[in-house]
Amino acid sequence: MANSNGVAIEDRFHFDLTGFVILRGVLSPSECQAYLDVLGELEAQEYEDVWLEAKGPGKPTKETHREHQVRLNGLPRLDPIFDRLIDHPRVLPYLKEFVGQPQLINTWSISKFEGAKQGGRHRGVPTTDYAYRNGEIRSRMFNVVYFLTDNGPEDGSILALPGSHKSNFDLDWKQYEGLALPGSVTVTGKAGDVFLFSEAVIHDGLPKTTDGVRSNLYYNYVHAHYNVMFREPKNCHHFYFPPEIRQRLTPGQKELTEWMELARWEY
Ligand SMILES: O=C(O)CCC(=O)C(=O)O
Repeated sequence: MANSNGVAIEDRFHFDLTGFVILRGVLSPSECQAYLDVLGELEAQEYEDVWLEAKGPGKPTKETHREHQVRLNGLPRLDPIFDRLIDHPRVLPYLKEFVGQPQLINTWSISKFEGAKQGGRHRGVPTTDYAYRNGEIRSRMFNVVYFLTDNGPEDGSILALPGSHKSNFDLDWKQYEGLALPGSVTVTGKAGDVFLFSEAVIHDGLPKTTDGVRSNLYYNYVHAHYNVMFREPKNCHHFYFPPEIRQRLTPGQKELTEWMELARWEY
């Protein structure tokens, strides 16, 4: 049974219990291929990042410092194909239900190849940024991960700790390799599936031991009361879309990026 936002009670139960849900078959094989084709072209390019001269230090558009891995930051700045995932109709009800007043803060892609190592366990916000009050779930930061390729157990998939969005004590995460951290699970899925999680959940990227590429897109949202430009000053360039990009967005996408009308980011 779905509520007024169109989210089933089972999904609310599962999200509150674990900190995440997986939606199956959100993107079709041809949609995944279209994103992969564009991503392949973008990953092959180099970026001048002239903004770094005025605003640096900051994160470059293309990050290759991790072996066998390429990350691109600020996707809609790079190609308009990425606009439509800002408010995907299968995901939007969950943004409203689990964030409240969602605003897009960050977008990136990660492509991993054989030999990519484990990343590093982290959470984007503390457990105090997840709440259930008066019948409402509120996640101050929420990540939407689109799988463009299969994410199998050895494909460098995401590791998550179910329930860690409300865990009461921490361990020394660095001491534990891969799934050795008690309670860890590998989040597996097929190309086209979407993993939605509270950024209070402890997570990581596992090593990739298979051949081929694993590519995911990440759309990260915060509640409107969160100070977006204060979060990571070195990353503001990738968070913020200038008016020439926002003017091509649909009304729904403009609503989810409304904070950008109030921010200053000239250089
Ligand atoms: O997909 C991965 O490799 C891990 C991604 C991740 O943990 C992150 O981007 O915060």
